Amino acid sequence: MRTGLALAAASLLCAPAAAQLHVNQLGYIADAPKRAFVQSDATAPVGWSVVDDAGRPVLTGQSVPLAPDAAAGVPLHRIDLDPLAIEGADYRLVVGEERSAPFAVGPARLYAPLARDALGFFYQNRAGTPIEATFAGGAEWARPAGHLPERATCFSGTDDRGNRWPGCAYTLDVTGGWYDAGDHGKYVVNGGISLWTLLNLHEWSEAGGRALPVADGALPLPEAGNGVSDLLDHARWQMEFMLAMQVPADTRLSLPVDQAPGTAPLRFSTVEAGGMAHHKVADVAWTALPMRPDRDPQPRFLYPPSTAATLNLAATAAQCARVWRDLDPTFAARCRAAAVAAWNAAERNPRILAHDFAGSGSYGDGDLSDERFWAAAELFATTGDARFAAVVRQSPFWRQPIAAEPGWASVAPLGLISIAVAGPDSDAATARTMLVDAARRWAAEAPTSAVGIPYAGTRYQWGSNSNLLNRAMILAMAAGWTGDQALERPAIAVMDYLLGANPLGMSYVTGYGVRRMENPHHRFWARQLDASYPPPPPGVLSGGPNNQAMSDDVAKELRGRCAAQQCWRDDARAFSMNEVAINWNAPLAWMAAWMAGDRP
Ligand code: 9MR
Repeated sequence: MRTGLALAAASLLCAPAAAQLHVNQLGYIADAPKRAFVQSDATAPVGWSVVDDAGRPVLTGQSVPLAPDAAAGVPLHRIDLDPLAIEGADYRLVVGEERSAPFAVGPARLYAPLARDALGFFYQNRAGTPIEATFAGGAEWARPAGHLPERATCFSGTDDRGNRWPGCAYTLDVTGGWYDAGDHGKYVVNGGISLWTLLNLHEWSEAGGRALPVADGALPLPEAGNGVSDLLDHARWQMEFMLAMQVPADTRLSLPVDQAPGTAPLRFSTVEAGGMAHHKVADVAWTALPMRPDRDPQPRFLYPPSTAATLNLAATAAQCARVWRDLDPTFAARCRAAAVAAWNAAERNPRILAHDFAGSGSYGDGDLSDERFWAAAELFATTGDARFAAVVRQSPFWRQPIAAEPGWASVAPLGLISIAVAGPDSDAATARTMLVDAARRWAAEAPTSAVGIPYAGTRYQWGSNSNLLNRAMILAMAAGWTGDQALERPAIAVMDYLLGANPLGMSYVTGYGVRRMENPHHRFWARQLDASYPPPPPGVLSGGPNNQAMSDDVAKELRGRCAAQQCWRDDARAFSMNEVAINWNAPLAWMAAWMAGDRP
């Protein structure tokens, strides 16, 4: 094989040691599609072989040269490993002198450890409780409780733009929940989609009678053995926090109504805010890295309620009321009451937007129509009430094709999925049709991508790995509903891509693969910055390539010099490319659990 030296050199500027053979380093499922890639500018096929742990060839073939793909930025050939059906733990792809990283071929349960570890993220990032070595996977990840207790009142005083916020007369006990990401903020908006994803994994698998590797006692958790699925134990930790963020009934607050972020001076009006949700609880200033949560020196406050947070609470609390209806009727009733109160509060206050404050992320969103649809859909699926059915059926999201995969600011598909899984039959059929239609459109993008992922574009957003996973999740569901394997293949390609079958040859998941992410932007898993801090535990997903908002110092160096799928570095300073987050690990857990189960 002759490698395209000029191209390779240009694309690998500042890159880690070159790899030319890109395989899924966790491994492939014996009866599933298997794709690997070789970087080569040869126009003709190149010969390859796969060798076993003793170096014996077990399969040989010819590569398929692929059309140039601007997102990849290097010439790639596809290697079709589908015939490799004999299980093995230590295969390598060989082209010329080069050997790939090792990879396995195994049964579906090859993915069960990844599902377990990806969910472990939600234990490791718990606030308000000590993280214990036995559950965290080792003493290095144990730490004292952070923010225990967390009783906070509303931020008052002057913000960066000179607006004077009045605060509030109460304090809420918001102990618990999950830290969002590399920071210690706890955000209701992003908490919502993350919690929903775990609860959906439960609901979707129950509805389809699929066994998941997350039953009671299967995961390392303090609650294991309590008679409830460990997946739900994870989810409940965050649900309790979301409920705690609700503004007490009959509370009047002075808030900016219908004013865009950045407006100064803001005009404040007194509104009936009872039932709304505070947008976040967070530090008043960004803390330095590293920072163990219990050492956080900053004061923390509740930031003003927003309609978006309120609808996130309404949606997830409605989902909670469904999921726990028989398991814990008291908790379910509490969730249902909170969901209805939040819905009513959002109807009363339909446009109170989130504003920026120093020290935490904004999760700001000017379009709340999808949040309203999502909450109505969840409440409809839970209660069957005509008023929620009417909101759903009159919404453009019930008629127009799905425009984008789910994301924290794009939640309409979550409502469709819940109706598809838990709604009345005829509505479920409508929702499935829309989701399958979106899945088919995304699947049709896969042939345009050299690495076969269901995304043809070259715009890789902050957290792009989660955009891919959220498409994959819908593709996986659609494959199950239709039995169409053409939908399954691109979903699996996303997992291949995340685990190393990408132009950097990097596994974006800690602990999986020999070439893997090691240095996330995280205040506790900060070994790169301080040897007294631990490395990341296994199963943590990097946000991934980002060529849209290259705002950290590492990304700034790369601006204009990287193809989309290569705008990434394994560096703790690279918060716009290598942070980790609950809304990114949640779909990783979903997809790993799907891979580990009976497909489709
Ligand atoms: O995931 C968020 C991404 O969509 C935004 O573009 C980015 C900048 O606003 O913020 C990301 O969310 C961060 C949040 O604001 C604070 N905690 C860390 C999150 C992940 O980087």
